[in-house]
Amino acid sequence: MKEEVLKMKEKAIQEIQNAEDLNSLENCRVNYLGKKGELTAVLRGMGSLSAEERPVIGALVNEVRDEIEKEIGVTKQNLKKKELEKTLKQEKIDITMPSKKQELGSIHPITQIIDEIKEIFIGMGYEIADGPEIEYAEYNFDKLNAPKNHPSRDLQDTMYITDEILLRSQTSPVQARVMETQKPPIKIICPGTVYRSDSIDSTHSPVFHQIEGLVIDTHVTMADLKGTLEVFAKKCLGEKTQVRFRPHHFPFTEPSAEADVSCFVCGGKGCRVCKGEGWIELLGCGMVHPKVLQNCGIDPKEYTGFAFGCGVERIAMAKYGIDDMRLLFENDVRFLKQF
Ligand code: 2NL
Repeated sequence: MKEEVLKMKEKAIQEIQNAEDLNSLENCRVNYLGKKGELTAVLRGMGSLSAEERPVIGALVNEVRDEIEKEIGVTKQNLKKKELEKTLKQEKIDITMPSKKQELGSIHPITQIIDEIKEIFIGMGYEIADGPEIEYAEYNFDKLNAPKNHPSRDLQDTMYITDEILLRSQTSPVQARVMETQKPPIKIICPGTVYRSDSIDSTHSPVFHQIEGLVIDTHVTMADLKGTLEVFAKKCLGEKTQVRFRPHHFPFTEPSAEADVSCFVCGGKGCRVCKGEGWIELLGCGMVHPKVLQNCGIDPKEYTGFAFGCGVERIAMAKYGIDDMRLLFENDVRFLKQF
């Protein structure tokens, strides 16, 4: 019996030392020390031993169990260490590998043009003003001298929220608010998003951008307007650019004009961009109507002023030779990347 137990011990120690991972080590433990294990079986069979043999074998079995347990403990520590080393090796980070590229976006062409125009006017001493996109019809139309029957007030042209509240169709209401709250001299430009009830096509969008300018002081004349627009056109489109005025009509200015610039692509000879005209329409402008000044609390006998308004998309399309306005709103990166 003693021989058998000692042999079992040798076998167990051998198996434990050969265990390749924690799983097979646990199997060894169950096989020898578990409820149905080999060593446990010896203890169970002690009843059939003689009275002299019983304590001797009992003590031996306990001793062997201690040794097996100790061996399992040591092996377990070693295996754990090995497994940790293996994981660390597998999870090693190669800091020399090239990193994942972070794609940097770029400023949208519309924002670029707005920023550029802002810079030019800041350089001439203007301040930037902004205001609400959801506006009262009173500020969008009435204060600006648009008569009740003016076509732009039509439901078909303006996005109304209620009878009195709408999405601004121009940035002029911002200027009306500034006139009401500030004393002249006023020199501002108002860039911003505006809304019209237009269907989308290559030259129209219900959402677009406008920049309006306003100057109010004593003795402001049409010559100041022309001079200002010439500086602006030259800085924005090139030093050779010329400006011409054509008479026009707006309810908020009198006299009113449309300003054209000589084509910055062909210099005026006629090309694809100016459609053979040599001139490109840039913006609408004029001397602020005395009624508008009065509506906004400024005395037209003391002060005069000029104003202008231009569509940013129109400028972007002319400047970059874009033939379809939708490209500016689809935000396809392959298009935007070019600017
Ligand atoms: C256009 C024409 C224009 C103005 C906007 C304005 C604003 C005030 C008073 C007087 Cl508060 N005028 N703005 C003046 C003339 C023309 O815009 O065709 N824009 C795209």
